[in-house]
Amino acid sequence: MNIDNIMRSLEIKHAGEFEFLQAVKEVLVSIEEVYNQHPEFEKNKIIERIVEPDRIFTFKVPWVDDKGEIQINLGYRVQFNNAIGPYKGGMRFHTSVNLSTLKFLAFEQTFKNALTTLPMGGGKGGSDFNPKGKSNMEVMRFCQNFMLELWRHVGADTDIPAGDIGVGAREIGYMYGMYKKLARENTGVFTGKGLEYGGSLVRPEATGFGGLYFVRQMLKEHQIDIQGKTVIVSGFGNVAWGAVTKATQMGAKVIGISGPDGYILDHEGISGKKIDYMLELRESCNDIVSPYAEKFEAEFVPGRKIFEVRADIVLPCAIQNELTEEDAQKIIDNGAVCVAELSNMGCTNEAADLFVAHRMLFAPGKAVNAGGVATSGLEMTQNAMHIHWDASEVDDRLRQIMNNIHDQCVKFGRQPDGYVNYVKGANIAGFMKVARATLMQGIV
Ligand code: 2IT
Repeated sequence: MNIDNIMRSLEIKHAGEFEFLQAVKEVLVSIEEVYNQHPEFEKNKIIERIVEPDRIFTFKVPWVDDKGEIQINLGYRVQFNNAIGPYKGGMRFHTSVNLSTLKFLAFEQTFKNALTTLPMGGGKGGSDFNPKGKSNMEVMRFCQNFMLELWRHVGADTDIPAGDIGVGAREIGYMYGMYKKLARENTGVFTGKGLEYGGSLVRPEATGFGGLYFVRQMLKEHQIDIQGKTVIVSGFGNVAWGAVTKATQMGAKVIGISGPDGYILDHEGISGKKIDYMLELRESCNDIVSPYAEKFEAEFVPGRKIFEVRADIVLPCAIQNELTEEDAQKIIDNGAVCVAELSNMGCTNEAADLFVAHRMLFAPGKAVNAGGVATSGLEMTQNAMHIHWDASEVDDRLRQIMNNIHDQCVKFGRQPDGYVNYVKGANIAGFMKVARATLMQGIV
């Protein structure tokens, strides 16, 4: 494999799409060695085929706001790869959404979904629509207009969207309602649905819970107990909430969360009603974390990044590239034990490389945060069987899946000096499955 040539050709076809190019480069570097041991991959241009999305839908979403004014947003769905199952991945509603973001997310999703061992391909979609500060009716009108276009391209065995940043139970409810009306079928075409109409228990918590199951395994592998460890979390959304909940249950102490306005430092630990308050904060639509400090007499540090705080375990839970090389250096200097990306590509490639160079326990998003989509897979299973599992059934399966992903990372990522390179492990394990499936199904 000639990484430079592949990247050059990709840069021409996807000019200026930095996040996408970044995500591809990270995978190529990891798999190069293994790839070169398989001449059949090279001969069949497996990597050239895997780095291109199967197809992309881009559409206009006009809607009317509460003042009667017409608004126009862009909608997208990237169907990246269906070698191992129907396209599967979330929808992101955020002002930063563009094709580069969605292509990187869908590319990552392909390998993440492969790691779950469930039959799901990779997809992602969304809009530059920002639900923050909008009324319920505005969100509903937007979601309905969005589905007027998207419904033709999705289906329970074709492409199954879910939530991501800015898309929670409310948005999924409105989108699913419109899908049902247009398609005239009541199938599990979305995951993350409400419990009352086909959703799965544990799905809202799953990304955070799964992340902590992974972190616990990672620490156990290195004879470290999570009990009593201090934790910092960036963000205060759905993923952060699940992570704080499970970390606390496991006996760790979460001392900080953050928002776009700065970070909260709570040395007593974020537990009990403080965790419940995170949900309230998120629903308040102001996108600021500072009210926590007033409510619980904690410290608020405005305008700074939480990664400067000394803690044993660092969990980026917000957005891509939130943790830079400079942050990574601070984390290393502060003597952290473990960094696990719960956000997708939460670290820049330079930050991730620095962690690996320092032989830190560092786990990439496509392994650590796979619990969300894995539980979506379990929701699809329940829908297909027309049954509903209890919480312990779903949680047990989630834990098994996360432990299995951890074992795959160790198997493929163990270096000659004994260090487990989880980035390499996750990329090789995910890639091998997609590559083999591609090879077996001919040139399509
Ligand atoms: O990034 C992710 O894996 C998600 N947003 C969840 C995707 C899903 O289909 O549940």
